[in-house]
Amino acid sequence: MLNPMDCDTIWDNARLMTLACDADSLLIIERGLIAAKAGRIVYAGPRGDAPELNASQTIDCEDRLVTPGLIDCHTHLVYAGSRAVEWENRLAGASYEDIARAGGGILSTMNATRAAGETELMAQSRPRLDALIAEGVTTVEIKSGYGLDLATERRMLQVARSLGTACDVNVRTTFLGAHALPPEYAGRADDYIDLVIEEMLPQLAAEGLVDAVDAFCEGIGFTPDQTERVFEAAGRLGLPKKLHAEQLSNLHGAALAARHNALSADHLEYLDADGIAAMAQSGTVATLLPGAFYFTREQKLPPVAELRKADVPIAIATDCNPGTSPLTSLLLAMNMAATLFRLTVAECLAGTTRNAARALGLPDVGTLAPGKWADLAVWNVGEPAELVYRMGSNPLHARYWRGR
Ligand code: DI6
Ligand code: FE
Repeated sequence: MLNPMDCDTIWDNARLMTLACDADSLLIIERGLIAAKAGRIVYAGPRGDAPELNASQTIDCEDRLVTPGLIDCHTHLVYAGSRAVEWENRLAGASYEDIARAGGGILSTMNATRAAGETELMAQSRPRLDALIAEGVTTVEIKSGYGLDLATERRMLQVARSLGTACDVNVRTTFLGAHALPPEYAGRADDYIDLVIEEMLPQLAAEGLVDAVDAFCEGIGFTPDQTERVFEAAGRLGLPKKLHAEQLSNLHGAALAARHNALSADHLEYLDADGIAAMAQSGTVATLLPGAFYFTREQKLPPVAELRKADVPIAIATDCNPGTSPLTSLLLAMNMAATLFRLTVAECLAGTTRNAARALGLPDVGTLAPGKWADLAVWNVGEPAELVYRMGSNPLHARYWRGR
């Protein structure tokens, strides 16, 4: 006779969506049970199949749907200032690119972010993170890229790390020094890239502030050659890569990212067949950002059917940023992905759990299985479709991060 398995917490009477099964993301285990010890799952499955358990605490989920905690795998939520008036001008006809070229856009957020001290930056960013957490997000990626100098990029990454300490959430930081050209380097983009790869990145990486490296490969951002140099520098430091690719035009960034075995290529409205084939080959995740598509009134749809056909894993994220996606709801991002991009409910849920974990290179979150962190979202919904269907309501009943 085996001794009962010791654990800290049991969640009983769950309608359990583990998202562990690639083939059927919508599989529900009725009368499911999860057990965790020291924050890690030791069992997730039918109650009837569970080993004998000895827990200090049992939580009755009362037949609610339980999913992995949600993962927002692409945000720029640390920044200062507001772009609401710029947006008002866009309503009157100015384009995003016009505003960027006139020194507004990303550079106006850069100015506000450079001017904000750490406390101020934290205070302005915290409500955006709180909003994500309130909807069941347990892992969030946060990019730098509004400092564009060493001191401010460092401050952004430090604030992101501090937010992770202050809140019950796993924060992953991405260095996006190659987001825009700061005015002091006007006309000298290659010199700025030298600064990014020779000083900023090695220094910030040495300080332990960088989990991944990203760049904005775009006409108003950086060229593929410059992006390549950033990726080579990341590679020398052993850091994973991500890329803003094919958002406004096709510079073949996704294929470049795939060549560098990037974790993800993000946006992808202008992605072509070669890019899809390259991503399929390298296993690079396609992160779709429907908030940015919606907010910029983009007309070109990302090639979802082709991505699906090629078996490229699809993630969905908010892209929370002040210029093109002032969105702090991952649930609404899912709704937009379904409505605007025609993703299925199963794809939306996998896109904010299993595939989002993959887009961050995190093997221990995104599904509910033994060994994974006990990051759970408990929902007041009857069917999974309701999580994606609703707009602007929050059916979260409870959220657990690392078992607590
Ligand atoms: N693509 C985007 O959509 C954001 N950054 C990027 O590289 C926009 C950032 C901003 O306008 O502040
Ligand atoms: Fe972005």
